[in-house]
Order: sequence, then C-alpha cells, then structure tokens
Amino acid sequence: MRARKYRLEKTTMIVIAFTLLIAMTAATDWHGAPITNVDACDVIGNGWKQLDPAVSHSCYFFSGKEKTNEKAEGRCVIKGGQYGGHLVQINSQEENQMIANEINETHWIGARSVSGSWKWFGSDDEVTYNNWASDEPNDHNKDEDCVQIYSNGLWNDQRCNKHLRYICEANLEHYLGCFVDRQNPNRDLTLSLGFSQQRTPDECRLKCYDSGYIYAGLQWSKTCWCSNTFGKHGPAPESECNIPCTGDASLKCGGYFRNAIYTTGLYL
Ligand SMILES: [Ca+2]
Ligand SMILES: [Ca+2]
Repeated sequence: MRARKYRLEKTTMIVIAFTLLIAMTAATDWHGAPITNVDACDVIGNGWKQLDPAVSHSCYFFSGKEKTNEKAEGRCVIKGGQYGGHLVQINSQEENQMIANEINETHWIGARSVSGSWKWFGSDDEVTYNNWASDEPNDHNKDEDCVQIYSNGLWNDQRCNKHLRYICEANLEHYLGCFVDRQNPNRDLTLSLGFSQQRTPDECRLKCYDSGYIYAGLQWSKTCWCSNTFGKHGPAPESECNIPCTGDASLKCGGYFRNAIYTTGLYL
C-alpha cells in the first residue's frame, strides 16, 4: 500500500515537471525570453547540480552508492566527462559548509596523502584549507591516506579501501561543442549580438554573461548568440565549427549555420 502511494506521487511529480518543461519551452519559442530556472549543471548529466553560486560556480554530484576511494574518483572522472570531474576539492569554509549541508552521512572528498603531503585529485594542488576533526589526521595504523567528510563538516583521514559514498565536482566554464543552427524562425539560440570584427569566444562569452545568459554561441567567424537553451537541432561534427574568428584568427568561431557553444560562467 505504502509503495503504491509512493509510486503515484512520483508519477504525479514527473507529470508536473514535464508540463513545466513544455510550458517553459513554449514560452521561449513565443517570446524569445530567457528561461530563468535552468540548472546549467544538467548538461553534465543526471544528478549534477549547482549549490550556492555565490560560494562556487562548480557543479556537484552526491553518490547514492558506496565505493573505495580509488573507484569513487574513477566514477567522478567518468561522470564528469568533458567537464573535468573529480572527487570534490574544498577550498574554503563556505564551500565546506555548503557541502556539509547537503549530506546526512559521511562521504569521500578529493584530498589524499601523496608522499607525506595532502593533495587534491585532479588539480594536484596542495590542500590549503582544511577542517580536520580534533586529533586528526592521525594516520591510524599508518594506513589512512584518504579523506572523508562527516555530515557535520569535519574531516578524518581514513583507509582508502573503505567503501563510502562520495562527492564529485566538475566545472562548466567550458566549450560544449558544435551544434546545428537553422534559418529564422528556427534559430537555435535566443539573442543575436550581430557581427563584429573583434569577435572571439571570450569576448562573446563576456557579452552574453553581461546580458544575463548562461550560453554563448559563436557562428560564421563573427556572430555572437546568447541563450539559456541550446541544441534543439542537435550536435554537428566538430569539423563544421572551424572558421577562424574575426578577432583572433588562431581561434575558431563556429561555422556556416553552426554554433560553437560555450558556457558564459553565469548561473541563473
Ligand atoms: Ca571546489
Ligand atoms: Ca583518522
């Protein structure tokens, strides 16, 4: 009985979410207005989410499964794909607190001992900020080279082969790929900033960021498009986004009816 009720509620939620999605998509098509409640981290995949953008622009993934530290890092790399996923790197008290607020049990984080010093997976940066519990790290039995965070935010060095849940982090400020565009009124992106002889990806990204958009699309060497959605006509081969930019011929700025899509770094 209970299981049946849960299933009904879940179905209802899916229907509501789907209806909202349709309504949002329709609103964009009709008015060209930006969608305001996109979680940009969705592009990485299922379960990735932004937390507080005032603290970090990263995307985070909280696992449901328990893995050894090495397997957990491997899962983060696979799940993060082109967005550079690793076990989470915590750089501040604010980020540590934000993460602790999300968990009810202990998880792996990305610090580990390398030749006697603590380093982060991925960046290989030295661990500068830390939040060790009292009397930790104690390297119990000289066998604790990995790090877990408790739900209260404190850290402990732990045996790497223990099975724990884990937290991944990835970064979206990245090239997303080459995508098909179509003629009016079937443009993929929302707002055209027109032609420029100074066009570069960073220049376009900044303008779109300033205009309040999360994606920037560069097209045909000189056009910059801004949008909060992209991809309705599907991806294109990378070789079709290879026209040099007007502002810097060493960089590529899309192709003929092909957008090279970037994130702007803005999170709505
Ligand atoms: Ca981080
Ligand atoms: Ca310990």
